[in-house]
Amino acid sequence: KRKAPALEDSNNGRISEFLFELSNFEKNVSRDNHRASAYRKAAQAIASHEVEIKSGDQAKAIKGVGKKIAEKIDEFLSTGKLRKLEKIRANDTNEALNLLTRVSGIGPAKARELVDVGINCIEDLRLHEDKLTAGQKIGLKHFEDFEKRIPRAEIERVEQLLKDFLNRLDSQFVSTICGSYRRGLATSGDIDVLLTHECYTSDKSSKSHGHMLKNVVEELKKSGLITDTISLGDAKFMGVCQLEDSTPFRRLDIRLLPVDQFFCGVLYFTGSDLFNKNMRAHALDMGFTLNEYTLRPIDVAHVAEAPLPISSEEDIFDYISYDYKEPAERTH
Ligand code: DCP
Ligand code: MG
Ligand code: MN
Repeated sequence: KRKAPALEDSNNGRISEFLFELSNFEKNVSRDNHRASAYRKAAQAIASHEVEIKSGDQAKAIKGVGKKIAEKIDEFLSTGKLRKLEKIRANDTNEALNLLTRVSGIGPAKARELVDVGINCIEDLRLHEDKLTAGQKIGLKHFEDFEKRIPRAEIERVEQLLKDFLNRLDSQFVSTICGSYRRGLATSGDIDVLLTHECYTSDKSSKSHGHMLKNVVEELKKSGLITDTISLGDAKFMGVCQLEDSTPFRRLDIRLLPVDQFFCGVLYFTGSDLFNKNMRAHALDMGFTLNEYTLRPIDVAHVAEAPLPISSEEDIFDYISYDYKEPAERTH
């Protein structure tokens, strides 16, 4: 679940907040992902804008803010509220849909299905668990905990624990915690672990490593760190961990990548998503295609060639002549 960041008490903070709320409405209720992403982009741009916004006209100069959003900003700045949002909030069905989609694993369509049979709140849902998949039940069980932000210090401890644990299991494992944590944020929504092994390459002749991630997850369950599995494949684990009895349950993702794809993965999963988008666009401008696995040149017939050899994040920036940015600078 992607949530709005906590914002300071300022015009920009308040504007960004109502734009995030509109974005959630479009995503969860209207199921209009296009509009949802337009609002989210504007919200992010305004949240990170250095100068205080005092008019819609001024905001329009920001990339991602168009005429309609500028009008809403004017209405908000002059009246202190937004009629559209007041109406949305007054509608009980909207409220219910927004609430239910906050459960990890419940999307807009599932939420609608639940509201249609009269389930409107978390207590209702707990009485009708049979309507949920195994993964959604886990989301419901930990509803309160998953809404809590994870302090950096806790992830630091998980990181150390994981590194010691993997090292004991097999010293050729390499792991990096990516996401907002690697970008240096004070708190995170979940824990995004990338894992590789020095012997595991994408080469087809490389022997099968289909059990590698499953083994790691199995051992982490035994150790007590992993408490639930939402999904588990050869390359991706989604589940739950708990550092110790006194700390909340946390969403944990682990992805296993071949060593030759590790740095494209680290780059992608470090984000931010906006930074990724801009970097991918730059790569295309330079004649390359970049994704979470590989960087490939595009030839004259517009076909992607073989992946380039990469042994660091810097390599990727170098190939496409993009100024290197430290993880903490990767906001856009
Ligand atoms: N990512 C992306 N595009 C998406 C989703 C994810 O580029 N649509 C990449 C960038 C993200 C990273 O994956 O930084 C991890 O995804 P998260 O949803 O966990 O996002 P963050 O870790 O950045 O934030 P949070 O603290 O909310 O987990
Ligand atoms: Mg994350
Ligand atoms: Mn994640």
